[in-house]
Amino acid sequence: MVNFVQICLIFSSFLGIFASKIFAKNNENYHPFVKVGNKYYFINGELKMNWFESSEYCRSLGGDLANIESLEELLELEKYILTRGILSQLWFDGNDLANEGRYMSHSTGRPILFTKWYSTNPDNQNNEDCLEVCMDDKTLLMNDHHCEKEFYAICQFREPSMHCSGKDSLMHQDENCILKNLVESLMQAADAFKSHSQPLLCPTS
Ligand SMILES: [Ca+2]
Ligand SMILES: [Ca+2]
Repeated sequence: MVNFVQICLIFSSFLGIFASKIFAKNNENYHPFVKVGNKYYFINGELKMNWFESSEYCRSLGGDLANIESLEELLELEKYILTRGILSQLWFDGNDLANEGRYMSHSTGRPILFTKWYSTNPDNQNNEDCLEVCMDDKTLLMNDHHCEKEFYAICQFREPSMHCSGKDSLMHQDENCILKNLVESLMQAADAFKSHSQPLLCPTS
């Protein structure tokens, strides 16, 4: 019979593997992305591209054009861009190419929910469809602009998928999946221990 000490030993072994995975993740080389707030961004201050080239460029680095989802993220980016001294406009993730006025994230396929527009924008002036941010008196604001214009790109590191597959080996799962699977394993072990510990309720003869 599996006793509780054995269960704890098995779990602590898995926990050790999980901890080493976390440690490895924390030391993972995000280059060229740098941590800004809770996300990792990269702005190549020597390369201006149109919106489509920017999107492809970010993807080639293992990221996407930045998906700015909150005021907190915008303010973190604002601080970072001011520190870098970047005065140019910058492309980020979002366009209304499919349906005028309905801005969609290219990386997530979902509508853009957070916006902080530059005065009188979005104005779709002469059919502006792609989203950029610009610095207005040290405040980062959003604007729709012509997709073919060339600006710097704000790339965002693409986090690993949250999808957990039981077929994946442990080394190919991210820590969220590993933790989920560990908790499930512990619960199964605890159930097994409980069932072996319970007195028999039915007569054996
Ligand atoms: Ca438009
Ligand atoms: Ca505009």
